[in-house]
Amino acid sequence: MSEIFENIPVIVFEGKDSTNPMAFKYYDADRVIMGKKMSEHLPFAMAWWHNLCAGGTDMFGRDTADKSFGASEKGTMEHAKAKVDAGFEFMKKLGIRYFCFHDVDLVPEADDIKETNRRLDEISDYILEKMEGTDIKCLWGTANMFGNPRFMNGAGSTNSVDVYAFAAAQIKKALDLTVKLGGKGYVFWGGREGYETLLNTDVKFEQENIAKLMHMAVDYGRSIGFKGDFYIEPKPKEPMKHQYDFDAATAIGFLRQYGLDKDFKMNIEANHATLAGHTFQHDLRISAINGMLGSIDANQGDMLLGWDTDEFPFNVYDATLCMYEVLKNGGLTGGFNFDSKTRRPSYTLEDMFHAYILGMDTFALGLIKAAEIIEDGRIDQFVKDKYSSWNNELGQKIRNNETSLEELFHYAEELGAPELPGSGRQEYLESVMNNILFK
Ligand code: XLS
Ligand code: NI
Ligand code: NI
Repeated sequence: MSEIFENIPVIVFEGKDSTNPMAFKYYDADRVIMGKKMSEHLPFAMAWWHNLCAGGTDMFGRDTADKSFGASEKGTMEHAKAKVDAGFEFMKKLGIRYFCFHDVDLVPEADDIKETNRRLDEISDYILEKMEGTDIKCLWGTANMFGNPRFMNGAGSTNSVDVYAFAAAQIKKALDLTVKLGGKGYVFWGGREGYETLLNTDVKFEQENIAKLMHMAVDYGRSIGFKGDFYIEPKPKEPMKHQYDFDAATAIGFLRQYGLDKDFKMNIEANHATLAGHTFQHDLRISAINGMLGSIDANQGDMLLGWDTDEFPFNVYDATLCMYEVLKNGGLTGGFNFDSKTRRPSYTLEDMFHAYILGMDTFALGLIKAAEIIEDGRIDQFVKDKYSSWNNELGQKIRNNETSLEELFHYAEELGAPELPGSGRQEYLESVMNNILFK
């Protein structure tokens, strides 16, 4: 078969002194860091929608990029197959071993669900054929339950019982596809699960219905042999003003409330965390300490803009702190999906490669630097020492639930006044970070 990305070679590691735009400067798949190969630390995934479908359309203008990949007409099965060809050539050239998809990324949606599903069967057969003999796998699948006008009032949270049934049908099919393609996970991103105004919304009713849908998804998934994780991908707003899965803490509370926490983990997206007013690292930490850090949508936002800009990550500082969390978590059960799109003026096929090289190199650098932070030990030691007063008898009693408010009251009275708790040393620690980053 002829190449789609004709003049683009297989991207290899050339090292940090290379100026070749079509080479990795930091991502060296076989390099061992803290006992594991970089490629194992960083299971990168290609996002079908941004990479193969999105053409740069924004609110003010139509596509700038041509993503027909040689198909004579867009929105046809010929085009769907051309996207598969392009995707596999792309992943092979970059050494990417996973992909993620929404149902409607794969084929054009028909008016009748039966025809859409027939198309999905056809394209998934074709994808399976392409996967054969490669080490490319599916990281996760999902159903797009936000694009079609029927989901204007939500999917699991909709007021229409028929629309709810359609959402359920789409989830069933997307789970079938995920299992067929050997996917490791299944994502719920609640695009329109939220509300614009309480004047027309029964929040309790809607949340209960979302939970019921998730329970049905778990039951069905397990019944067809899906052993992977279900994920919630929290996001505070956009498209809805208030989204129910605001951030990791909110989503985890929801899962616990409805008894879903054993089957679900978090898929944390950097730009969603920052939209929630958190750092990326914050949402990773909250997920990790709850045993629910599963997968990552590796993008970044623009701090001057208040929306989901889905940029390819270039911020090494954030990537380092992300990888610090991932290393401390002992890795991920999922991987790193680049839920990122090239900027509207970056419309050429070469730009697709520049973007992934940037993203993969950024996380490789983050991994290298996070390992250096851990090996350096100054930051971890500081945090350990900061809490050392708890090692005394009183601290141990509190930690072991062996004391009471009255006992602490008497202790405090006897003490008169505690000493100041010790400096937080933020500026010192930030200088340690810079010292390690720019060694
Ligand atoms: C949108 C989300 C979406 C999910 C998958 O903001 O990031 O792309 O990752 O539905
Ligand atoms: Ni997003
Ligand atoms: Ni995402």
